[in-house]
Amino acid sequence: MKVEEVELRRIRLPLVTPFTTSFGTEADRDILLVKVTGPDAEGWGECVALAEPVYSSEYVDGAADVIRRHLLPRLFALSDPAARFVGPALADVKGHPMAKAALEMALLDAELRIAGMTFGAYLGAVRGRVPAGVSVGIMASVPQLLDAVDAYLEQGYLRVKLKIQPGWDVEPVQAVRERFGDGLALQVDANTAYTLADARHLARLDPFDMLLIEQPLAEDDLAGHATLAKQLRTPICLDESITSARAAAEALARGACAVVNIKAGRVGGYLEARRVHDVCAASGVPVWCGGMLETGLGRAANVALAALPNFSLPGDTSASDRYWRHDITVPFILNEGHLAVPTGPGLGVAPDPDALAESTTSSERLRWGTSG
Ligand code: OSB
Ligand code: MG
Repeated sequence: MKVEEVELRRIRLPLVTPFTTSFGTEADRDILLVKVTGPDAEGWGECVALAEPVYSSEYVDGAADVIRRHLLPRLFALSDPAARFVGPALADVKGHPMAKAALEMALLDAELRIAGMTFGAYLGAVRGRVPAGVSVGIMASVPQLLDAVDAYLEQGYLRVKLKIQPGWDVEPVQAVRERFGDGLALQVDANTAYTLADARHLARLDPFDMLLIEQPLAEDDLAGHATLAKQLRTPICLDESITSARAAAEALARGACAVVNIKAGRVGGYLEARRVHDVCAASGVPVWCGGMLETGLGRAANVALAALPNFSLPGDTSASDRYWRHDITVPFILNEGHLAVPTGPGLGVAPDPDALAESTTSSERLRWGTSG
């Protein structure tokens, strides 16, 4: 496809409630959006990098900088910047998967709009709707957590994930299990907050019969996760460690995890995310779609991805109102605990101009083919 202009737009969206994890508290999101415009279509990408490099090494100002200085000049050299060429064209730049993913997503949206094909159809979706889980942050007290979980279950969420850290693990898990019963699909996410020395402590979570424990140890500690897996009954799921399809294959070969969280931003785009899905499917390892507090743009792509066959567990693909008072697209709504996969071409959603204008903090336009 032909591209004439790339816009880097920053928006600020307040979260409906602050979200606390073992790495910090997010009260609002400072999000980088990428818009590509050509003669026949436009396309949108959402960069999932957080404001600070605390989930992974990427952060939103760094992503904007690497896109401007290093990634776009490489894409400008392509005569046909189709989404499938983005990964290879950017491969010599080390790292920065979230920045690369945003560019690939924008080009894919534009090219699928021209082809009249949905993201879901392109990726290989086999379902029209996907089951929704909800990720519940660390709270000031257990009663407050129970109220929050109660409200989410009332809305119909089909699975609950509790964020944990040392000092906030066994007690909240036990309280949620006792209050909501054995039927609740429950899991936890530590975002790397533990070490192998905590193995006996983490085994105290086993009696609560959870679906999985996500990323207990450091991102680069596959050996530690493999050791820990032998000491826990709760299956280990990896998030931060799975940075590519190759990393997924390595983690599975080492026995470091039994479940994989897939986030397109973390692995460099939706095409690599599909390869992670395929690697896991070939090994009979279930996957689910993670989230990075996305707007409706990233959510549309995530929901399409989550409709692939081996996404056999509910994802962190929650409804728009779990995050935002006013999403920038038509909101994703929970229906019997599910989100519908968009049916329009490309992402099937686009930003509402007023919502976009209201949340924009800066915008920069680059003509395709020039670096200034
Ligand atoms: O580890 O899954 C994570 C949010 C930001 C960064 C990392 C994570 C999360 C979440 C929220 O758990 C998922 C969501 O609802 O988008
Ligand atoms: Mg996680």
